[in-house]
Amino acid sequence: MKTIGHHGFTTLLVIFCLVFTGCPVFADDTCVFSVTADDQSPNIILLPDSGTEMEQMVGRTGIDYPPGAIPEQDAVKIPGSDILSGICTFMAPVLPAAKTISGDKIYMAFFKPGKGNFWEGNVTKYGISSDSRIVDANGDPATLPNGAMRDDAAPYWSTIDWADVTKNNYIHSSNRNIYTYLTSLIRFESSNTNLSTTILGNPIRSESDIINYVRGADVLDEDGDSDVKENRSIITGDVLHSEPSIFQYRYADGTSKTMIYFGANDGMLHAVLDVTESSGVPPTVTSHGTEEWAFIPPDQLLRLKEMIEGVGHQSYIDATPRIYFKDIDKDGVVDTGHGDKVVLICGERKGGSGYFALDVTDPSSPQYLWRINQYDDSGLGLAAPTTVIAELGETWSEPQFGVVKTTDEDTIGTPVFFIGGGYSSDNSSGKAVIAVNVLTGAVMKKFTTGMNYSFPSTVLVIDENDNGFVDKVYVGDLGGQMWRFGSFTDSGGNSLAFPNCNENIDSWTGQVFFKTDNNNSRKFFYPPSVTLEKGYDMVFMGTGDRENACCNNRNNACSFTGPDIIAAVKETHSLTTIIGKTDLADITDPTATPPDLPAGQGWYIRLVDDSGNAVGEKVLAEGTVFYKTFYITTFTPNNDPDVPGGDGKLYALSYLSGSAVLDFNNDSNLERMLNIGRGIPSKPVALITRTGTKLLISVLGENPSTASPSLGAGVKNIDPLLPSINLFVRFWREIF
Ligand SMILES: [Ca+2]
Ligand SMILES: [Ca+2]
Ligand SMILES: [Ca+2]
Ligand SMILES: [Ca+2]
Repeated sequence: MKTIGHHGFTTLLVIFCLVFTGCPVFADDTCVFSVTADDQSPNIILLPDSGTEMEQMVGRTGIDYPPGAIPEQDAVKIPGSDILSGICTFMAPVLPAAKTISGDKIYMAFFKPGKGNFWEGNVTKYGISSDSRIVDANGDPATLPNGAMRDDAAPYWSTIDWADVTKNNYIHSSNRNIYTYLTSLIRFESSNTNLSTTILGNPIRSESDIINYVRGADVLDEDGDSDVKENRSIITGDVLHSEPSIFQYRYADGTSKTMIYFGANDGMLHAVLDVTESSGVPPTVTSHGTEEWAFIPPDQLLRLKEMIEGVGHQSYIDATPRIYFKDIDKDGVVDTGHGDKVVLICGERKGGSGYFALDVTDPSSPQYLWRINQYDDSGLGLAAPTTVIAELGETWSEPQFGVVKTTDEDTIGTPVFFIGGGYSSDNSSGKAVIAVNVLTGAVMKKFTTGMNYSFPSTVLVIDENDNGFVDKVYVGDLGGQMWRFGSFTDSGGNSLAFPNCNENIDSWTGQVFFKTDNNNSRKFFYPPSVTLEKGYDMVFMGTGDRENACCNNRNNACSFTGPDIIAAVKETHSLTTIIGKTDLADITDPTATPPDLPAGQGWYIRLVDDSGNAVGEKVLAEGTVFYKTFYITTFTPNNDPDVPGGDGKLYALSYLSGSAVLDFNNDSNLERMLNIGRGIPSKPVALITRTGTKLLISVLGENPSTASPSLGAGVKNIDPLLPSINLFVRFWREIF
């Protein structure tokens, strides 16, 4: 053990970054932990090769960590003694669509790295005050001035309480409604003989041990009281990269039921009953926060055992579920008699190469619809995937819904979801953009021509003329290329004037319209934002390697290929021009000549430090355009490889010039950028209320003070630019 860092904080909380360079489980994530430095300075301790220490850290579940399994160069940096106590978040807060949900509420997803394979997760609900602050169930402030959550904040409900017998939303592990699918939907419980040892991947332990552990039972007797049937202290697995989805079921009798769906690294998609509303005026609103049910997609059954028997933390349903509401009469009411349907679709990110769909029209009774996988994994009693898409990589790309035409005369259309092909570290898979039929899981259209790089990114679906049919799709790849999918000629081959598009998806092709550099060294992991201008789209984007978030360009753990960029590119549907960085105005220097739009092609900013050096600053979330301003967050890892950590920044850029628009520090000068906290910030989310507009960003707090004694995870609240004249900018995120 070696002490390599020493810091002078004595009374405050100090943030560190835990970096598992090279360890495959952690290669993608910078975890940032808050550490209580109550009586001594925390130290950074290297644990390079001690099997005993590794067992303590990794092997809580009782499975010995194989000696030597972590090579020396993968040294794990551990700050202080209370090393794994911090609560983290990567996910943006989720705000319900104001038009459908009564009351101002906010939902957040957290994770807490643990000592074993199983990490704690928590999805929780707070309120929004009339002045757009986050408040708890008692109306008291839930966050500190620096954004960190207050320890004493009382949420409406938390899923961590499912394990706690003293809480209203407690559930015993034996009573949980957990389902999976073999050849029909079945209950995932040890009495079910269909869940054979082969289906469960021939675990070392018994089938019932694996099943009961996954259900939340204290199978390994972690508290040493000889009771293996009680709940473990934590039964919700970490919610690392899954953004909870909200759906309010409004019924014809005036009642409603709101559900929250999220994936977790406990093997399941979870369905939470949030609130029920009676039909009276005013309605009686009852808060629940209970687990209605959970679903384990069949491709995960073989690997659930890794939760106990595997080496290190595992990914399972580490992706965002999305909801498609087929509302026949478009009245916003779920009328099953009309044939209305609510369909949930979810991928797995690093947990696999599949998507699954459930019919959740009845939120109490999910029905299996279909699944897609990269290969046929049937056999052993498991039904074949509905669709095999061999091009799929790890399914990082969130489904984006749209209705497409399949003939020129089509007036009804087909509901599809678009996905990028997925993540692959060596671009061996994921080289596709695919439209899939929502209801059947069949491939509607697959684009692969000319693709040499993977597409882990979620796509941006655009209906430019707002007629309900998708016009085109934008998405970037891992070679720094921004693509457009669509057709800009009519069925007779005549060019269509911008912004007109041929909505028949069978006429579509994919084209690169912007390349960040000739070496294909930049990577797009997140979708662009788009505004419609007179005669062109302005496409806003940022690059950054989500799989090497801690790369600071100063060590050998990652290759230095020049700075990442934020760019805004003029897109005119030209089939002959590929725009390059040299076509754009380099406005990295704030005094540089701004781009001359519409004559010019746009602008870009190199993410470099004040000396012009690339120090690993990168875009790790999607941006948003709001009132003529492009907002996007970045993460800059600490430059000292011995003291991991990093800075989160928010850029606010005038959308056509890239210039500064806000005076963040109130010194009467405008700045482009604000330091908002430590760790990887989420995307900005706009909170629009009657009294004002805020941008909310999940990040770890910074600038400790008496008023903000915590540096924990929370939500930063930013005042965006709000011009006195309402200059309306049209922007898209989704068409549903
Ligand atoms: Ca026990
Ligand atoms: Ca309806
Ligand atoms: Ca359209
Ligand atoms: Ca200023």
